[in-house]
Amino acid sequence: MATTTSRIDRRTLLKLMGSAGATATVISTTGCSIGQSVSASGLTGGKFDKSVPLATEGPGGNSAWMPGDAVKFLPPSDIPTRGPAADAMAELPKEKLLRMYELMSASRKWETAMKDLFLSAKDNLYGAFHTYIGEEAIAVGVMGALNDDDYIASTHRGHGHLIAKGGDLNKMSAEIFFKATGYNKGYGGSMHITDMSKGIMGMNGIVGASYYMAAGAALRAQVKGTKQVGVAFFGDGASASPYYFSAVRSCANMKLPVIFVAENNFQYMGVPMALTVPTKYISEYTKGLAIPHHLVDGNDVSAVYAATREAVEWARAGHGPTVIEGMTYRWYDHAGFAGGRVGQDAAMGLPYRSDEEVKQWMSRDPNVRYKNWLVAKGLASDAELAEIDKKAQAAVEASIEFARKSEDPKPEDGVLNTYANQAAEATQFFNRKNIPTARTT
Ligand SMILES: Cc1ncc(C[n+]2csc(CCOP(=O)(O)OP(=O)(O)O)c2C)c(N)n1
Repeated sequence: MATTTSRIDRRTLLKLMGSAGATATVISTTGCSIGQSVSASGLTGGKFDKSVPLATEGPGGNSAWMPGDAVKFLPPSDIPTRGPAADAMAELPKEKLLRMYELMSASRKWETAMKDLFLSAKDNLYGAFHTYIGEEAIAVGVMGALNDDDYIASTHRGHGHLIAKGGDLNKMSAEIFFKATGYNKGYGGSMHITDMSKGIMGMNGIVGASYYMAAGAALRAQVKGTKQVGVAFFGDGASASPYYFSAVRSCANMKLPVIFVAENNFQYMGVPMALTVPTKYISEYTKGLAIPHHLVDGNDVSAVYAATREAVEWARAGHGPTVIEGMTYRWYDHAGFAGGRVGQDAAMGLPYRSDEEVKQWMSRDPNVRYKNWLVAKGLASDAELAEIDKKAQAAVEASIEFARKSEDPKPEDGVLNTYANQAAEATQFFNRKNIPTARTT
């Protein structure tokens, strides 16, 4: 059996995928990533075609990519105090600027509190939990440019989207605790939280599902002439979905008011972005469609806000979609808390990235950068922002108490929430024998 211990280049990887009928997902779950050993014994057929051009620079399409290379794309440590993005942001009323700060703070504190609860095992929390920590400027920057009745289609990593769109922390915490007072009455957990009253079409465990959800909402808005927009969030991995290009193309064709927001955190589970993105940037795929594209520092809330504001104006004017790519970084593992500790920020020691890289990105903490900018611009004082942090922490703690005190859902309610013809189906279900009466974990 031939085994290569050398780095896998992009072509070898594609051959492996082709011969195994595999997807990038399978590769990530089997732990194969650049720099690791892999058995090449299964390789069949296929020849390198040197005439196929491959991008060799940039975060994507770089066959020489190594863990740690995300550092090359680290944004500057300070938000420029001048420039169109910062100027657009500074024009906002103080109340709104502080509200945006509060949402970033609440998002960070809520997920940090959940991380500590999961790791301490105190409340017996379980289930998948994908943290958004490190990426907060994208959600808050986008939502800052939307109206309350605009729609968002989130991802598996969507707590930050929900909080930024005005999601209720009590209901979110209760859902993580699987309590009857949760957003999904305790039957959904993290990845199904939805609040249609706020235009939140839901977090979503199906990678790449956001595109057509946002397009559907936008089509409705176009037909009814409401001027609402639909936002589709997605990651660098999800940009490999076969639905991505077709969705952008269809929206461009129909001039649908959709904003495609790529959250490029350089990590597709454990696979570097270079192996899923064939061009230099995600925002390059669709340039031929003659729609606006913005490539921004995703850890700069003002850059994200300014790009989204333009995209919203464009969409409401009937011109169609925009693609925004925000470059950012997630501080924790893909899901769960491997490498994390109670009271410590970020996950360390993960096999597919270096701690140095994580620390470098942490030094560009979007929340701290926004705080520094507000103070430097004289838009808020340290004391005011500290008070907001305190208020956000209190709201997070209150939501956890709310969740703890809430009732477990009744097993029969699960049936009521499952079928369209609820009463009849429930009766039929409960007429069966051996129905479990207690939740098992
Ligand atoms: C259709 C589909 N394929 C695969 C998965 C498994 N999966 C869950 S999250 C994920 C990675 C998504 O990566 P990316 O889009 O970069 O977002 P990130 O996790 O970095 O935010 C995968 C492959 C899934 N949930 N749905």
